[in-house]
Amino acid sequence: MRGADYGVHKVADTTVDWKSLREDFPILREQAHGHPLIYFDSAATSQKPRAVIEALRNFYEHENANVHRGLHTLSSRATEAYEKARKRVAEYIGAPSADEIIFTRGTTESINLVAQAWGGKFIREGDVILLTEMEHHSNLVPWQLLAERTGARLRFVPVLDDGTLDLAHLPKLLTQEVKLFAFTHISNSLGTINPVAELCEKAHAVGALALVDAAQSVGHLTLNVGELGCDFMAFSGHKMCGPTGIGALYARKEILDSIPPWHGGGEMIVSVALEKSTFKKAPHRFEAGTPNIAGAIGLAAAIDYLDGIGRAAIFQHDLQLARYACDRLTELPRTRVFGPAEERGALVGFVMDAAHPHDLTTFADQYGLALRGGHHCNQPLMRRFGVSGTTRASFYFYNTKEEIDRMIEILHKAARFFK
Ligand code: 7TS
Repeated sequence: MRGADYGVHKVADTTVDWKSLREDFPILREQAHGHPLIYFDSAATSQKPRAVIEALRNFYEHENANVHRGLHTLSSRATEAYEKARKRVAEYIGAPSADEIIFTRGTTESINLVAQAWGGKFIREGDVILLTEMEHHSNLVPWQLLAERTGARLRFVPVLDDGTLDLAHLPKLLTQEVKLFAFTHISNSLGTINPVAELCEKAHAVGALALVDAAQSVGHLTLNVGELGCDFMAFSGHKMCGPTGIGALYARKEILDSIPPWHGGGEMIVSVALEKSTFKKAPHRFEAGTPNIAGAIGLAAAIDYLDGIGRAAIFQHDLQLARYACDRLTELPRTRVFGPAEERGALVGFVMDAAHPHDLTTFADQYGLALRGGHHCNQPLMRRFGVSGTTRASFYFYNTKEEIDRMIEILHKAARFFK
């Protein structure tokens, strides 16, 4: 098999046979400790459908060569597939041009690129980077490093008890000194869905740029960078059915054209002399060295797969599972559920008085249930809620209500065990 036919699962537009989609994920047939696997850790990384596994295999069997350098057949095939993947990513998020997509290792690297290349050029002492209290460390630490280097200051939009942003504080935080407002689309601990378009508009009103961390949203709902109005968007392939080690940064062309490279090396130069070099235009200027070619192709296959199902349907399915899980968790003794009651992404964080999140997660694993316990790279947010960590169940379209019922049974057992 060669080319873009990765065997996308064809489903009717309105009704999706969710149960049969599970068949596309070989790993869901695994057992853990003698029990059928229940995988509730997709916010950490999603599982991969056969279409993506096959695309990787197809690349290595039929197209593998380095890109942008060889004149031989395989090199042209690899280059064509890699650049086609870039176009596919652009289409998927509604970016006007593939030149606005830079392949990175993932969300973390995408944000570091902005902090170093854009921040290094434009951020000065006294400037402000506005963040929120719910940011993943990936959208916090790079800005702390930038602030240390430049003398810039950080400000934070607080989080309310219900897990939403306290936007009443925005007018006094989002002032003329703010050069960038960087925030997550969906919180990986609370499930909160932030009003991205409104926040981007408010950032622009004071002359700031807006960066959206779409790690938890891009594989779960339909989004369009033009409609959202963001200047940067960062995301990871591995949370949206793609391989690990690949992700992307979207940035508006004018911005990319105004910033210098961040990593130096092969692939990103036009000419090199001993003392000085000249550089290619974006996006290649920002992709030094041999890129993750197979990863990019795998990501394009993941996008084909997700679009074959439909992101609007995935979002509805996520929402139903998350609501159902929140409702059923209230049955458990002395259990606190975090995050908004109404609309939320495909995850729920909770704390049971009976057991520490690590003990609870280890207990659940004995029954084949994969949860995550800890601070979820959200230490300041955990502190805000007065806990050291939570237990998190995170879902994707391959999960079912029956699996949530089974989780509740296991958590009841845990409540009795740890009493
Ligand atoms: N931003 C958010 C909102 C995230 O949830 C994550 C990963 C990242 C950034 C970083 O993504 P990476 O692919 O560069 O690592 N979140 C999680 C999580 O919740 N559990 O494990 C990883």
